[in-house]
Amino acid sequence: MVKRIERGLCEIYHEDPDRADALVFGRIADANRRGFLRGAGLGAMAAAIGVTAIPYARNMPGGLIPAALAETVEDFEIEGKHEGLIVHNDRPLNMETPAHLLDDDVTPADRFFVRNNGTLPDPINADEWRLTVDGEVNDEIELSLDELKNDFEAVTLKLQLECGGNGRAGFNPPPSGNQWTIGAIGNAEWTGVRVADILRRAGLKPTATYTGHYGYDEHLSMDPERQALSRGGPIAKMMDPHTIVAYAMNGEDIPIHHGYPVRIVAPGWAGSVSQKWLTRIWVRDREHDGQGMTGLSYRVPRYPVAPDTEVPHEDMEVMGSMIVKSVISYPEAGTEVDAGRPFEVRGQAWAGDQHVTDVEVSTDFGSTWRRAELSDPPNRFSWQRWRADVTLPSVGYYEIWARATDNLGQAQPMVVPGWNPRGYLNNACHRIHVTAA
Ligand SMILES: Nc1nc2c(c(=O)[nH]1)N[C@H]1C(S)=C(S)[C@@H](COP(=O)(O)O)O[C@H]1N2
Ligand SMILES: [Mo]
Repeated sequence: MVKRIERGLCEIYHEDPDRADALVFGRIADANRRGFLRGAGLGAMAAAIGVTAIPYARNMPGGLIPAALAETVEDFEIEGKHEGLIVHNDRPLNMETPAHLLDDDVTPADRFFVRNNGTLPDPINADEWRLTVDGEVNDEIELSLDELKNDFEAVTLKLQLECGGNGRAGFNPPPSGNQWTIGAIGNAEWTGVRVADILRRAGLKPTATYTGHYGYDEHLSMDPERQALSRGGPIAKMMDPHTIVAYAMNGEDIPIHHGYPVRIVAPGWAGSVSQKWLTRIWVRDREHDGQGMTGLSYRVPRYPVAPDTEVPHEDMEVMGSMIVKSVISYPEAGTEVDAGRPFEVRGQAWAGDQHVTDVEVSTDFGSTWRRAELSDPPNRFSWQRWRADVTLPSVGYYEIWARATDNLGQAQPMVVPGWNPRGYLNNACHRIHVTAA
């Protein structure tokens, strides 16, 4: 009954040559790829094709796939990741999950989005790995992987992890950063140790205010003095029993893309708090000021601002919890269904530190809504499954819209919410189109 409409890279090229260029040339071009073919990128393109020059390059239309590469486009696959993921960038590696691949209650590792700020490190020898906890603690401690696994109580939890910039592509004017649409979210089953238990073992001093996290990935400049990312969270969030130092993802060692051998998972907050390849937790007496904590990073204005406003730094504050959101994971956008016959619509919903109390679905552009069935989360901070049976009355084009509401009564907006300089916290309703035949 349900037919998928295929969409290939050539089609993307047709619609959005800039993005297609970025997909094809992302691995060799530098930061800003817009206008790639018009500028210094030509040399890189020639190198990619394996020639020294393209004599008639000036005649090449922007967005033309060189035939020499067209056949190898499928090579743009990343080991260990599902081929359907959307690659936004490959240095650093950033890939998001299309909505229809978020249909599992527990997101498989190969479908889980990847957000790296620095290099993808080579896996280290787990026997040599250590976690240092220092700063505002009574006893500085150093833990091996064995000690982490054997000396503390293990917990296994399904936890949502969403990038703070998920949805950035919806903002106008577009803030810089990865143009995530909706798929920088996943809900894996993580096994590890409560950060609270580790901090208690070290003993927090009364001055302990914030954590600062360090990992063994490297800054893209390869300058060893610089961190790819070093964020943290207020002690209260870190003491929450759902904030863990994880050593397993879905019952297996954490794959290298997701932080092998150990990462933090601080569910419900911007994913950047969940340090991958963790090596150190520095307990601070103030808000941490590592890479990604200062400037505009992970900060939003304290008050609503008009698009494109330059907000004074003192009016920007570090983001806390993510906000209520949902995704339609079935059917896939573009599916053809039978008019007059009921079919299932389903997806996931989550709400940062809160939980979801309601999901509603509309097939008439928001004029009427029906309540979906909503499952309780298996544990706090897991996303929640919702489903509804929907019938489209007659042949034609429809959109399915979904809207979640949390326990505080906060609902997703239909339109893109408050613009902010770096494009965080877009929780506008997800919508997909289907046709009835
Ligand atoms: N060491 C390190 N940890 C990191 C990052 C990073 O670049 N380096 N990226 C963060 C960001 S911004 C997000 S959204 C999550 C993404 O986790 P994932 O790649 O496992 O999906 O990891 C976070 N942890
Ligand atoms: Mo992120």
